[in-house]
Amino acid sequence: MPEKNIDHIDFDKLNEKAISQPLVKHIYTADPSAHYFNGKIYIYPSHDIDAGEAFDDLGSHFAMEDYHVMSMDSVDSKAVDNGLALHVNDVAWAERQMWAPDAAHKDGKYYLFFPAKGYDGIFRIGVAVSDSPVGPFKPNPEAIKGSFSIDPAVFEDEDGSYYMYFGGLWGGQLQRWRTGIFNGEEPESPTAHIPDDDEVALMPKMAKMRADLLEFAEEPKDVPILDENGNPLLAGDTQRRFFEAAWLHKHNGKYYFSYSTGDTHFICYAIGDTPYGPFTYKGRILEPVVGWTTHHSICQIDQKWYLFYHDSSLSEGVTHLRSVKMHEIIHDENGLIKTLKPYTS
Ligand code: FUB
Repeated sequence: MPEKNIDHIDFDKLNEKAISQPLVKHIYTADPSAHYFNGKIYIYPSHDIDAGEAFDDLGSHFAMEDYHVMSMDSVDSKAVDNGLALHVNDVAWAERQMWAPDAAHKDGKYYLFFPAKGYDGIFRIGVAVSDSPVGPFKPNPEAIKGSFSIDPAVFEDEDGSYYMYFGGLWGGQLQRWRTGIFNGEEPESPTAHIPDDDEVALMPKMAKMRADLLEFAEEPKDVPILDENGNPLLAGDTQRRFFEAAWLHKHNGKYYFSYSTGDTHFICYAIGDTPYGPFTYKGRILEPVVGWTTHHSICQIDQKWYLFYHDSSLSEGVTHLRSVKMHEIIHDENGLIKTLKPYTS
């Protein structure tokens, strides 16, 4: 994960050109998963800190320890930080690296889904429950059975089914699960076990959730992302293939699977007819932001659609100190999403 060169950036000018400003500035927040629950906006972000971990290719510098939930009464109102919602010390199975979370609401209960590394150094996905959308959340003592890798996103379909989408390459370890069991073979390089350029890309994973939302109802399967000819995207197609940051939204009866391309820094999307796909690649939602990572969610609020995303402009380019922002996105008459440029030229 080479650091992007930021020496040439004039951050005062960049902030003037930014299409939106950080929702909060008193803490660093990233990986926003936004939901509209009971007429109010709730944002479930990572809580970035500088834990003093050296920058490395596996993302060890993303050493987050807890979650804070943010809420907004409307798209124009101030975002409120609702304080500590869950700390890694309260999660029996998790040791470190509380990465990008998501949340779901069912029958008056709120569920926080989060990835973390266990004491064996392997990322898994946990769940914690609360009566309030802002927590505090009570974690289950064990990770979700059969879960692995990072970046859970839980989608509620109109028929009341819930599905989790997840996975992330490099530090997110998805490439180590190619055979269905964790491959702990050295070297601990981010690109070891990644398919060759002319092989089919690693696809994100998904599983239907059990009715109580605490476990998977089925074995995780691939989320197929196809090109315009119906062929799976290839590993060498780095400007389009999945890397991390899965999200699903439904618009006019179609399922939109969106994600980050990681080392090429785009948020892209693909459209399908069922929650299982296949999804056909359609284009970019967001051009690269300042900072290495890009991660988003898409949420409908009062008939409009919003992209929640992050960049590292507030920290003047520090990769692991990011800030959540939001901006409206448009689906055109053909259902295609207009690409956003995060800074005007
Ligand atoms: O925040 C840590 C990791 O960075 C997330 O899990 C990835 O999606 C990337 O944003």
